[in-house]
Amino acid sequence: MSKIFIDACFKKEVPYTPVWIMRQAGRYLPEYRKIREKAGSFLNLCHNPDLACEATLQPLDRFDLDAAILFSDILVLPNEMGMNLEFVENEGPVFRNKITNMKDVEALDENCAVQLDYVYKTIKKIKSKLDPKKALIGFCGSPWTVATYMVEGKGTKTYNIVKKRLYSDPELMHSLLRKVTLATKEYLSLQIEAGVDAIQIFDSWAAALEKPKYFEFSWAYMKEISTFIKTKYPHIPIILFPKGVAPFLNDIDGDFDVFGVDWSTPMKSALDALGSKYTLQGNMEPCRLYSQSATKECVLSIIKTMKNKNHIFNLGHGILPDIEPSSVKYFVDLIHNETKK
Ligand code: 1CP
Repeated sequence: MSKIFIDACFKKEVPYTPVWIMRQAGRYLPEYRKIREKAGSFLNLCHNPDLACEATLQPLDRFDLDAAILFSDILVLPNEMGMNLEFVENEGPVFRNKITNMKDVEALDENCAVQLDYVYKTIKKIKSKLDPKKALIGFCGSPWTVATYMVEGKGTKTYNIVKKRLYSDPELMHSLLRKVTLATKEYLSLQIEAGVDAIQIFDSWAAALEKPKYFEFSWAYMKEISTFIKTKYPHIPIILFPKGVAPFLNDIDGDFDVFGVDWSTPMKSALDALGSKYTLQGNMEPCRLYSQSATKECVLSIIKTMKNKNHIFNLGHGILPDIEPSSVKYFVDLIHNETKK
């Protein structure tokens, strides 16, 4: 059965603009908070295929979204590579055994993807329940974004530890990035074998790097992964989401299908630079969901810019935990109603 989301990724004509929302399963939904409590911890939830399947489908029960995204996290992969991942309440992800030298890198297991069997079980379960007209998106972090957590040991605002390594010991960073890339290729292959219909690679911390270092330490590895997946699975669309690369749009290239536009990049700039090659995804500023009139203004403006172009609607980054679910319903319905032909 044809899926509107997949058709849009492949630049086919679609009856309306498909929409999904980054981080659409999560804390802004009361039903998510309930099963998160039942699971006891965020990692327990990721490790439990029944509950992770339920969390994935929750936003689709409420809203007319065109795709589901697997409920998991970009950091489960480094966890299986040998890092000890913890999610600390009100602090976020923490690796206490962070990477400091080549020995630490050598100890990482790049063949760990088979150990993420709970993810593949979750995917199979979701696919058995998901409306066949809707797509299931699998995902991973870009090697750079994942490596920032492995080297910093947690989230950061300054990236000073990882950038100190990058400038003073680039070979250490490349060794780490090569290992994460190898593990990621296998991880995405196994997600596809389990049944995901599309893949998104999140490069959430792209904007931490100056241009030459961005292309050397992040984009090169994302491109390597997308080329590998496109060669092996040409029928699976790949979405790349590098957040904050507006100044480098003219240098973006590679074998992938959809470019995820973040909210700080004007859609028209992305269209001029990349619209002839890729479907564009995005890009309402997530905080506009706090106001219906601010939402409407932006949705109509993006629809106008993207009229008769290849477009998937989304926010320009993840939804925030204090957004009202009713605001999300307004956003999704507005997009479908305004773009129906
Ligand atoms: O307490 C809780 O319930 C945990 C909150 C939470 C959730 C719901 C975390 C911790 N991760 C997730 C799920 C998640 N993470 C999904 C699936 C849900 C969905 O999209 O519907 C996805 C795709 C991610 C991806 C992710 N995790 C990214 C990339 C996307 C982005 O927003 O930029 C990043 C950077 C992470 C790391 C992470 N995991 C969790 C948190 C709070 C963070 C960010 C920490 C930081 O800001 O450094």
